[in-house]
Amino acid sequence: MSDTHLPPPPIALTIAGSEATGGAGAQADLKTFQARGVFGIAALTCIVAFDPKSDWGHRFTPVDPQVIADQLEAEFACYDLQTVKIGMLGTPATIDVVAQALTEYRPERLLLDPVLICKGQEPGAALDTDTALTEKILPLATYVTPNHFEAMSLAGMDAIDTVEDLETAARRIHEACGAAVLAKGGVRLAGEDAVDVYHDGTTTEILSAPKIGEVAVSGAGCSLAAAITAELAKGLDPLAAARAAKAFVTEGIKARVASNAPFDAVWQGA
Ligand code: PXL
Repeated sequence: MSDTHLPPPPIALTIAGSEATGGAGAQADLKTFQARGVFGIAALTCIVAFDPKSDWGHRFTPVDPQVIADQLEAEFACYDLQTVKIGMLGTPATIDVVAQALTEYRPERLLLDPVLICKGQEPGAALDTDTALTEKILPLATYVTPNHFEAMSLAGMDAIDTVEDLETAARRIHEACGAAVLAKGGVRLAGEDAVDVYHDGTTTEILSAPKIGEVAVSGAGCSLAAAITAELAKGLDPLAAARAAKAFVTEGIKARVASNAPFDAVWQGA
């Protein structure tokens, strides 16, 4: 057996839901971590199974809060985890247990990809979840990556139609929580480019790449946020991490995997 004495890889944790078909969620995060040279671990918060008999609606099963606490206890006991990504949490009870663990373990870098709506949920429950996420997790985050809809919600805006609107949203969200913000326009703003806005209180940068079609691809948001997380774990600064992640996801979208669901999936191995 060879003994090459390679340096140990950086480690990153994702606290996220399973999306069974492998497009989004923890599966996308772990594949992205691996593709970026980071040892990935995951605490599962819920299981999402699309329903092909019912318009691909989201069937959503939360993981018992104690089981989430157990996963986090094991993970933080095994490793000195300083880089954590948060994806779909799904219920106020899940948010409570995750907020408690993060307050106890205090990772240095905490990226929140705020998943505010899951189609399988009751609107009332979703509203409770959004409020709990904003009150209990957002203040702990050092980096936030809202998509178009989530940016409107977190910034309290009725519409985001232009790059200037997206900049306003990024600035407002930063002012509310102090985190670096990458507000993702993706394919939702008119124009030929997929535009995202980075803002950290000092620097504002518009990240732009030609749109690849007009239809959103499953896992693009998760993979972008996971790639930023991986680059932070490797020591990049927040803006450099955003730039590297955008290039990575653009390649993954070009090489997307066709699915019978309405969305194709990002290929992280491109
Ligand atoms: O893309 C958002 C997302 C995140 N996490 C899980 C999901 C989805 C969307 O389907 O199922 C688990």
